[in-house]
Amino acid sequence: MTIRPILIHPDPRLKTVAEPVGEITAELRALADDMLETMYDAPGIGLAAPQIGVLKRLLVMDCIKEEGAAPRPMALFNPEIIWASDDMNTYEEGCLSIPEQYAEVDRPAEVQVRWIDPSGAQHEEHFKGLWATCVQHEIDHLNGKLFIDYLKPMKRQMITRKMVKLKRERARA
Ligand code: K1U
Ligand code: ZN
Repeated sequence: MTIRPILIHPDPRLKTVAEPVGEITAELRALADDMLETMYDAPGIGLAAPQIGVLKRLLVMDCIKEEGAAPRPMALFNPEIIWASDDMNTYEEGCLSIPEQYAEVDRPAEVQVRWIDPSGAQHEEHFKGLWATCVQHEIDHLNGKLFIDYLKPMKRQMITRKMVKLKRERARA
């Protein structure tokens, strides 16, 4: 398994709609493993393939936060939200492609999601709490959308300028 570099906003690949995957091949399973390793290393609770420059509809997540609890690594190919609650939830979100920036985002509190797992089997599950927030944040990545796109233009521009500066500094180092 390999830890892959995570793209930092702004990057055109983070604004692109990712392509559905076809048959789940050994190569795609290896990609999911790399993404889980990259997510745990960051550390993060989710990661979408476009964040490592792969424009495919694949996300990984593990929102288990309790100390000592067993991890629940999940890899979702072609995930689809098939139902969303009217009830909304606000969470202060972060993003591994927008380091050290956080903002409150409102999203449906509960969602029903359908996806294909690494063995090729179809799944459907009801997510709530942090899992619901995270899966929506990651599916947004697959649609070229970032959490800052929910913010007012001034705040979004301020964060984007900080990221341009961060990328310039990292390129010089
Ligand atoms: O997609 C990403 O950029 C990953 C992102 C997912 C996410 C965070 C918060 C709300 C919705 C989605 C992150 O994982 S940011 C890091 C983070 O939240 C975290 C890191 C270590 C421990 C606990 C959380
Ligand atoms: Zn993100």
